[in-house]
This record gives sequence, C-alpha cells and structure tokens, in this order.
Amino acid sequence: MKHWIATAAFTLAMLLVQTTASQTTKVVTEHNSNATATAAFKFKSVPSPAKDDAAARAKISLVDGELDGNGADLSALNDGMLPAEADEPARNLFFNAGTGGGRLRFDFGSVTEIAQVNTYSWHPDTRGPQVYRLWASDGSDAKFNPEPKGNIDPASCGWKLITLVDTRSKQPADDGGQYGVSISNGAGGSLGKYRYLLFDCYVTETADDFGNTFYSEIDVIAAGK
Ligand SMILES: [Ca+2]
Ligand SMILES: [Ca+2]
Repeated sequence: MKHWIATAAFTLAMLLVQTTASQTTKVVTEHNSNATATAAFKFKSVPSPAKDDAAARAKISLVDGELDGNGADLSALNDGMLPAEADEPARNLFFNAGTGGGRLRFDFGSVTEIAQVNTYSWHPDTRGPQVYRLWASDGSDAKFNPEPKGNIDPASCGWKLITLVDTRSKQPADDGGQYGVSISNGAGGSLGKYRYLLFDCYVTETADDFGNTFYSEIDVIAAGK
C-alpha cells in the first residue's frame, strides 16, 4: 500500500515538473471555463497577459505553416491586446483551418536571460486548449538552423527542447474557454539564456478542420524584470 502511494505521488510530481538534464522546467496550466472566462484573462497563479514584456520587442516570424486569413497576423501575439470575447478571430492568431499547426519563431535580437514564457488562448470550443513544444536556442551551434521546417527535428540543428505543453483534458467537450500557461524554472532562476524561441504548434484535435488554437498573446518575461 505504501509503495502504491509513493508511486502515485511520484507520477503526479512528474506530471507537474519535467526534469531535463540541465534544468527543472515547471509548467503551470490554468483554465477558465466558458462560464467564468472574462476579457481580463485573470488566473489564480498564472500572471495576466502583459503589454511591456520582452516579447513586445521580439521579431516574430512564421517558420512553417499557413495562417488563417480570418485571424490576426503575427503581431497579435505580442501587441498586448486581448480579445474581448470568447470567439474573436481578429484578436487571435491561428493556423489555417484543415492544416496541422505550424512553427513560430521569436527573435530577441541578442541573447536574453528568460525567466518565464506565458501563453494565452481563448475559444469556446476545441480551439481553446494549447498543444505545442517550446524550443530555444542562443544561435551559437555551428549547425544552427534558424528556420527548421516541420520535417526537421530542431534538436538536430541547434535547438534545445524546453517542454511540451498540452492543456487538453480527457473530456474534449469541456475544453472550451480560456487558458493561461506559465513556463518557468521550477528550481528558481531562469529558463536559460537564449536569443530565439520556437513554438512548434499542433492541432488539438483532427475530428474536423478546426483544431488550431486561438492564440491571444505570448509573453516572454526577461530575468530580473
Ligand atoms: Ca505581451
Ligand atoms: Ca494579443
């Protein structure tokens, strides 16, 4: 019995904190249901979206994939503006209907010590949850590829995997609403010193053409800020 409890506790801890060779990455996910989500993007412990964060000064590029023309352009991710309601395409970035996600790169222009990466989304249905891998690079690797297309493993060309984010529940019908995700170093300190972040975004479902997440804002908090 004792062993079972210890195993269960260990499994739970692994869900919350992913350990990699050099650091402990903590991913906090919060969900405001359709009934409780508001334009304030208020969460219990995930900070609300910021306007004057390091992402505001980043150059954002579409590395792979196709954006949906009904949605906003790349600037929606760092403009500090938020949708006022649950289904507001013009205030969200999302990949085209029927496509399988894509890759977005943030370039800070120089190596920056990053404390937190916070991502926000809002949609009444299956485009609410977030599923992506976050990669980072300082660009110094001799094999560094600044634009790895979807068929290239970023690990093979100078990128380091920070974490996988998947906010879906086991009940997709309940997954509509607003999500806040905060990625930080669980042991304190920073995520590391990087010039680039790469978001490898996936669809939340493939039952229909509308599984690409409505991303409202991506904040990057520099260390010491
Ligand atoms: Ca921001
Ligand atoms: Ca925005």
